[in-house]
Amino acid sequence: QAGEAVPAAQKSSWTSFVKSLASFSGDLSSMTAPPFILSPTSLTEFPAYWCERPELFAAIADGKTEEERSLIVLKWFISTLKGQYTSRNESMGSEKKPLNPVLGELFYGSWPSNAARGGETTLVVEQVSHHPPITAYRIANTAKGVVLAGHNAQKTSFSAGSIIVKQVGHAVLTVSLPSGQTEEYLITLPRLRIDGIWYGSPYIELAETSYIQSSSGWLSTIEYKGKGYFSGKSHSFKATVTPPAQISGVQPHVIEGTWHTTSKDLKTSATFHDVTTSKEEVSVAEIDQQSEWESRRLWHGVAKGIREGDFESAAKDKSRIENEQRQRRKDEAAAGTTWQLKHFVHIDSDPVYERLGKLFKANPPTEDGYDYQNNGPYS
Ligand code: CLR
Repeated sequence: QAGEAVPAAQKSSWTSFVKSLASFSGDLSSMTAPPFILSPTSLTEFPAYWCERPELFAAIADGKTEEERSLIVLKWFISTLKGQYTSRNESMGSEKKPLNPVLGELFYGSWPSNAARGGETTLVVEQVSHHPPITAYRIANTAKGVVLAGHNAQKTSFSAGSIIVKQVGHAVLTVSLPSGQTEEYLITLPRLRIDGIWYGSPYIELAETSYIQSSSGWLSTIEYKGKGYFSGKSHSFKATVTPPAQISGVQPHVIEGTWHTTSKDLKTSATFHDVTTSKEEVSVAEIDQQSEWESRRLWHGVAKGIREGDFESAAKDKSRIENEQRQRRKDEAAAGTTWQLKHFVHIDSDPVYERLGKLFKANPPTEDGYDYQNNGPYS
């Protein structure tokens, strides 16, 4: 039934929100949605999902061969998907609309070191564009020599009752090997379909294909399917890990399973990944220790209002933040200046994307990037 999961008082506002989706395409983040679907978390926090299993991230450095490292990178990547795409359903009952970050918003976090990880893992996130929203991030385990850097944007459209989200942007994983050489992995991102909109209980299914291309030549091709395909289960995937063209006689690996539970290597029948175990959320400084640009401090009033069901005060504080932003942009225009990013510099073409993208004919052939300035809060 329509709006089944929607509180009685918000049913009509949900219906008009869903209707407006149909005629909408582009930047969904700026649309006003009814209170029950709002999340108290800003999109600048989402890059933390890449590292909620820090020991898997660190383990990439321990792979002895190009083949082995490609498999570990794939295992880490698949193991992040549950957090990235189902955790709001688990913690809040459905997918929700995250807070739309302001330009210059920051999010810092870390995962402490321990024997299994070999070092502290740190996260630096900056909102590098507001229209359209673009988030840049860098995650590093320096002791292990593993670094992930990337940026995210979304193009949304509406089709047959679902929101279709094309992820724009990519990530580059760099591994410093004991030999002194570095290995790079270009990671592209899957397409999302948000279903359950009509009922007011949205959830994500992944679709189509994403790639992980190693500079060694190994390529992982990951196909995503929902209910009724491959195994018939939702959140299914099939990954094929193929050797570089110059190596002959090596068979590709094929891995199949559901990304929110477990998968198997079809050759050996061994378990490939398992995310039924617990994960570790990022550690973040207390709000009173944060600067006014840090996400949890910046959105504190809004988040409190949403959590406590005081939507009036949430809306009031949100307007205050938006007005301040508008004023800032006006002042900049009047002074002939532009906003200066703190940790990243925009580049028109990412050289790693260009170089590695050619190996699997990435589409588009070039993408822009954000170079980290090595000036984060961590030493
Ligand atoms: C951001 C990058 C992360 C993975 C990720 C997970 C969930 C996505 C989010 C990204 C982008 C914004 C998103 C969200 C789910 C819902 C939300 C698409 C890709 C949209 C803007 C809100 C839709 C509103 C309905 C829920 C009503 O690595």
